Amino acid sequence: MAVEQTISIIKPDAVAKNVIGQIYSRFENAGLKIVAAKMVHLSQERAEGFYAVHKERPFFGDLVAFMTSGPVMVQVLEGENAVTKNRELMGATNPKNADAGTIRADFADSIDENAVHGSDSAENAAIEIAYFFGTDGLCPRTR
Ligand code: DGI
Repeated sequence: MAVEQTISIIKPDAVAKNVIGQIYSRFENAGLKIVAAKMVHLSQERAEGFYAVHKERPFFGDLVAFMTSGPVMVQVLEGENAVTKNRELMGATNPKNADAGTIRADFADSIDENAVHGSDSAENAAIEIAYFFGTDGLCPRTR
C-alpha cells in the first residue's frame, strides 16, 4: 500500500473539550505523521465551501453553524493507507454507532457534534488539502 495523505479536522466541540493532544496521540500511535497543521476559525463562507456537497441536505445550516462556532484544528496526516486508517480511528459518523475505542465513541456527543472530520477518499483528500494548505503548505518529513 502506497503512502497517502488525508485531511483531519478536530471540530469545535473537541477543541472546546481540550482533547487535541489526546486525538493527536491516536494518530501518532497508529503510525500517522502530521505533515501540516493549523488552527482556524472558519468563516461562514469557508465552512459552506468545505461542505458544499451537503448544501441541499436538511442539516446543512446546523452543520455550518456548528463548524463556525469556535476554532477547529486542521491537519494533514501521512502514512500507509492514511485515508482508511484515519476513518477507522474516527469511528462511525453517528457516535451512537461508533465502535468502542474510536475517537467519536470517546469524544463525540451526537451526530451534530461529532468531534472530527476525515477525508473519505484519496481524491477528496487532495481537494481538501488544497482547500486548506494550497500547493506548498506541507512539510515533508526529512528525518
Ligand atoms: O464523513 P463523515 O463526517 O463521517 O460524514 P458525512 O461526510 O456524511 O457528513 C458530514 C457531516 O455532516 C457529519 O460529520 C455530520 C453531518 N451529518 C451527516 N449526516 C447527518 C449529519 N448531521 C445530521 N444532523 N444528520 C445527518 O443525517
